Amino acid sequence: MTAPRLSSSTVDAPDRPDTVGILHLGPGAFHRAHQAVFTEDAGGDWGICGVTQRSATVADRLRPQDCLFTVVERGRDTTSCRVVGSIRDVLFARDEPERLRDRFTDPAVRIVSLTVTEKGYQPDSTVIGQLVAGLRARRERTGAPVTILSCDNLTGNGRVVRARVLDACGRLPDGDALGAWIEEHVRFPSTMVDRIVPATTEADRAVVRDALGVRDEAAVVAEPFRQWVIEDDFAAGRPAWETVGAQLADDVAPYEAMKLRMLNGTHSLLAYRGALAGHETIADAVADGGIAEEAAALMAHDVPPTLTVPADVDLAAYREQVLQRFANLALRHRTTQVAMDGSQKLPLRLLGTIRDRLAAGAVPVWALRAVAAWMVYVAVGEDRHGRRLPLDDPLADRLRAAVGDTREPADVVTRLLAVREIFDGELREHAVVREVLVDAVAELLSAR
Ligand code: CS2
Repeated sequence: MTAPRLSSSTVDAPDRPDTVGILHLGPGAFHRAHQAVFTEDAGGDWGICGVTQRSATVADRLRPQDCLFTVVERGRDTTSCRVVGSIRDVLFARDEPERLRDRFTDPAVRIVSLTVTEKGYQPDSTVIGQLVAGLRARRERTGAPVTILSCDNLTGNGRVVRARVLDACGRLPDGDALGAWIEEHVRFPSTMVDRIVPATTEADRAVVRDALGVRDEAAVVAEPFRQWVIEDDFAAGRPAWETVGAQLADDVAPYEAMKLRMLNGTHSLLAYRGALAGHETIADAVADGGIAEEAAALMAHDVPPTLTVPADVDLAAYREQVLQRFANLALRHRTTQVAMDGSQKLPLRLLGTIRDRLAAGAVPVWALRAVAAWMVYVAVGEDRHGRRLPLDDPLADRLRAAVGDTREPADVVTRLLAVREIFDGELREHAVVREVLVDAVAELLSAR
């Protein structure tokens, strides 16, 4: 017998806010397992309206469920299910522009938050266009203050989105007036977000069916750990997230740099080295002694000297905790999922560490070896067993064209270093960078 669909009539739904106070662009798995949970726990009248961008899939999955969904929390030895009710509405931007504008201009909506991945912050992206159009309509209709809250893995994410929005405004006929209004009535705090959220599988949906007796097409899976560091700079209030585990900070930058370089940089190393070695999951890659050593060395030698460690952080303990989180076999986080969008992720996660170490006169061997693994992943596109590895990247065609079919280490390095969207002149011309990359690429190619 088919289990009934999750909805407010098939489960005991948690208490739900009546009013939508947050408009969220990109209600994907990460948002549902992170901000939506913190917001439910914080309580108050802060319902969320999710706006899907590229497809209606998430909206079509949430709507029949009264926007309820389950978080399957997979710890090393424990699995638990929790139904979350903080999302009260969802819309597909392309098909419902009027509803999007109504939400964006509604004075009750006091926060517009984002999880749109690194590529969503490109100057001419759809998201930046939506923010500018939304702010313009809001100024015209109500002039009510609002906060734009970026929840993506970018250094200075608040500053980046503010600059993109103001730049785009500058190109509008009424740009000066709109820009001035934004300066006065809109805040752009930065945040550091952290929770490992793999793609949901049928096995995860089966766990929900067994535990709750319902079918949940919008279930998400996550590790027990979650962290959120927020710059407390809001234009019109916010949920009391700090009462349920979030941290408020005047300066989020040190936390962002630590997380992006220690956790995400190492995640990318494990993804490319692991995938090439035939490991399906990050935990499998961490269980591979040689790869685990490189991950630990990156976090012990290359990254720490580049960080201003937040006063309340013990970096050695943080490093150990990150490795423990990666080793969680129950999560089944695929190496190829983390390997996605390398052209967007490498500059944020690894190239900053490399530049800073070179500037200090040191050779960031481990960070460079991680870049070399990405180069071989792009160039060969197969693991050591001959299985295809997907190149899911906005620059995929560009990268394939750049590298062609050479397997000559020096050629692979030269051709990929020439991709200017990723590597600047300093790295391209640097003799030590070239030498370490060519050696590492040669080693990886010969290990196949
Ligand atoms: C991962 C991140 O897919 C990836 O690129 O490195 O999604 C990572 O799991 C999160 O940033 C953890 O907070």
